Amino acid sequence: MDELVILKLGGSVITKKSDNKREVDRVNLRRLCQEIAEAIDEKRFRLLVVHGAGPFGHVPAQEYGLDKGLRSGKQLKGFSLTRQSMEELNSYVVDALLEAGINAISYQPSAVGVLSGGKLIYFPTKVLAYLLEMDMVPVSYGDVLVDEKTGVGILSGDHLVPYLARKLHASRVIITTDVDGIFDVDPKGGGSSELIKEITQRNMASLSVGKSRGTDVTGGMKRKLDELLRLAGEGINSEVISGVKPGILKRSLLGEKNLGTLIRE
Ligand code: ATP
Ligand code: IP8
Repeated sequence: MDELVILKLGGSVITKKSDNKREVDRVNLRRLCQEIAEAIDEKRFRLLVVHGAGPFGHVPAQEYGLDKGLRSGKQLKGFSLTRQSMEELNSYVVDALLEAGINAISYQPSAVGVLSGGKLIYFPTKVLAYLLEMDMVPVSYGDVLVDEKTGVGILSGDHLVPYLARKLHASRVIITTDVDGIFDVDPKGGGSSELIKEITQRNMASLSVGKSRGTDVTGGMKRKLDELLRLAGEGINSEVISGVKPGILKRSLLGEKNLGTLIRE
């Protein structure tokens, strides 16, 4: 069977997250979809896309305290609104993929998934496996889910990606964000910073990896790195690359290495 690549389109790339605007970055989104289409034309591989939330999810989730669990009936409206907002963003992403000629199909996490204290404990993948076998491109995303311990919780795309990579036996994971990869310190912090080409359990302690500068309830780059290091420990490597620099995603999908940060065992 063709190799399975799981790709995250970061909220920081496909929305105006750094301006905290609940707006799609249509230029980035269209270009990335075009790059995916070109890569699929040039090489055979199966692809599953997960996208992040940007302000479409993080802002309402924070406003209604959904990351803290369900403590008041007033939050239920926020549950609905956040879910609707993510569905809207997802429909922009699926439309853009379809326009680029990719057979994309949406897969809504809040309709099927269950968390337990923030950890994904139930997420059926049988339909996804069939879709991938047919060469469709499923598109899932970070969402707000029922949580058996806290009532509601946030499923980050950064938690969903490794979950799916394990269950569907992905060969590779590619994560796009608005920076070139993972640096020794946040490159948006104003000081000097150095891109780290490879991260393992051995050098991670020397790095200062933090949160997002935009509104974010799921832990930013630090959470990503923790999740990806765990995944690497189970034999699945991942790369964090730029989604804002033209051409990088296509080259990465085609198998080129050394484009950002490799996370390996
Ligand atoms: P979303 O969660 O909305 O999908 P995303 O996954 O695209 O967004 P973020 O979670 O916002 O991206 O993470 C990217 C941000 O992480 C960068 O904009 C950067 O400012 C921040 N960051 C913090 N520390 C580091 C670091 N050491 N190296 C690189 N980026 C870092
Ligand atoms: O942007 C967050 O997903 P992420 C989902 O991938 C919500 O972390 C609803 C905030």
